[in-house]
Amino acid sequence: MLMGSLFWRFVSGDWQGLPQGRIANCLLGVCYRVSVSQQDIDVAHMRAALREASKAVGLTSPNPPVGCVIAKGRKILAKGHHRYAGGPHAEIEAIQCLTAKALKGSTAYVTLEPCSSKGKTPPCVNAIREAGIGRVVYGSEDPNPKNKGKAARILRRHGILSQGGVLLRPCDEIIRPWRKFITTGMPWVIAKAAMSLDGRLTRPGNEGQWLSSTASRKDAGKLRGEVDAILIGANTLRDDNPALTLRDPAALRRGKQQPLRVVLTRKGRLPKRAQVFTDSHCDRTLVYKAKSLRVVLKDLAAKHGCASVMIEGGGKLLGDAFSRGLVDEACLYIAPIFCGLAGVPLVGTSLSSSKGLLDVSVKRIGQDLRIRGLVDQAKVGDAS
Ligand code: AOF
Ligand code: ZN
Repeated sequence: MLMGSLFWRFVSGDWQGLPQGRIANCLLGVCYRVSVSQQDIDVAHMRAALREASKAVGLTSPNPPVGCVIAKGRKILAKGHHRYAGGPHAEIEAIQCLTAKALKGSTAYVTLEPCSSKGKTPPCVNAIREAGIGRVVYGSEDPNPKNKGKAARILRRHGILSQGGVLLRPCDEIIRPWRKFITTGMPWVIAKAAMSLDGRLTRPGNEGQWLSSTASRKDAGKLRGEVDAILIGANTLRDDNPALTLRDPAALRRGKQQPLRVVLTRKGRLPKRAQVFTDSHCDRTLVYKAKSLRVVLKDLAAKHGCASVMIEGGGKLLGDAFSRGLVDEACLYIAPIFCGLAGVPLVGTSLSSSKGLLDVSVKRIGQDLRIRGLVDQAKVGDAS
């Protein structure tokens, strides 16, 4: 109490009347600097844990991408990330790198609240306690009801200090798709398309299928490394015969498996010789016949553990997804070309209200523009 009130008088500038004012000032100044620098250290280590978590994006469904570092003071002793569902959690990956002596009294920085229930693996709070870790700093609270908000109490009971909410925003962002999956049973949906200046997905006549440049298509290929499934409509399969495979070398090096390729068809009349049915990944292709998009998405989450999916066309499927409010994020490549009325429109259906994007990023890729943002489900687009 006394320290608290002295500290408050110091930071608010009301220290003149304190007994032995100068000494108190000096001492409290030191305390203040120590606490600020501890905060700086925590933030720096959490940034390192986030870098670890980013290595796990796309690899862990139906589990979240999580990163962890273990440190003493400024020194990072070990790093780890969750590599695949069913595998050791991020904390265990880091703990396993260290001796008992190194672990004793260390601090663990984890992007997600440590789990406290037994799932495919034992609870991480037990491993943290057994390792003699003295303090745990984490970013997001675990939205999984089995673990949500439980770690702090359990750790405190065992004399382990914990602090949540450090770098909360980026820690929340990295698990955004998984948060939707674990709390709603639906996957995060990204609508991806290349389009003309007049909002068309296809060129006139027999001009060929590509609108955006090779560099844009390479950028879009990286997005496939973030998702668990790619969805297309039957017309896109017939017209483009796409491979829909992940070819980004960085994602493949990280151990990312090929996303599921999902074809939605009304009648089931699909070309048997299409690449998705005949190439070496044909066991990764699923066909849904006469099923609504909502039902397909629910099934992909429940039966195939898909936490995130990407819709790659065509206009009917994208229009359906937008008009039913099923799109969470859009990633559009706009090419400097006009295609005219005969081209397939990006949203091939009428909408009861316009859709705006939030957190928009605009990137120039050669002559193309990439616009990526979150669909604002609540508000109509603002034209002002
Ligand atoms: C962590 N660190 O690296 C991950 C966590 O079935 P399990 O045993 O793999 O547990 C899955 C749950 O554990 C998952 O739903 C989430 O709540 C948490 N994931 N927790 O402390 C990790 N991947
Ligand atoms: Zn865990």
